[in-house]
Amino acid sequence: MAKSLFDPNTPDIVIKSLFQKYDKDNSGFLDRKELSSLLEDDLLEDDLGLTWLDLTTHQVEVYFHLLDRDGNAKISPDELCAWLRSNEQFKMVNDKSRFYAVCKAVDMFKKYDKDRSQYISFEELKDLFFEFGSNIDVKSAFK
Ligand SMILES: [Ca+2]
Ligand SMILES: [Ca+2]
Repeated sequence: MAKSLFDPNTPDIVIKSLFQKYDKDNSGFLDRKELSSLLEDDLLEDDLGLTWLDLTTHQVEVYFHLLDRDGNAKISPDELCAWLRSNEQFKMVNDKSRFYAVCKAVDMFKKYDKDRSQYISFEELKDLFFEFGSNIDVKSAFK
């Protein structure tokens, strides 16, 4: 089994070559499709404890939002790097209740940002969920 990529000591060169491998159009950024093949081929089973069958389009969307810290709808090499080295994100993906909360945050954002003005800051919403974590009763919030 390959060594986990979620490691603060993963060398830059490893992350960069991973990035380049999936930047199929050489745009210098990963789009949703490119990110989803990265998750599928290199991360899923070993690192995220999921199989490809478990990864829905919806979940790809969640990961995409998590990685895209500046919200410009594409993943830069720095953003990939920050995600792989962040213990916080590593914990999050291994904790199903927190993962669920983030899924709900994405839903909630889409639900309320109807005109797509991005008026509700996704970061603010995410922070809210992270702050309360699994203490939030998500189910009753969405009744
Ligand atoms: Ca690309
Ligand atoms: Ca970005």
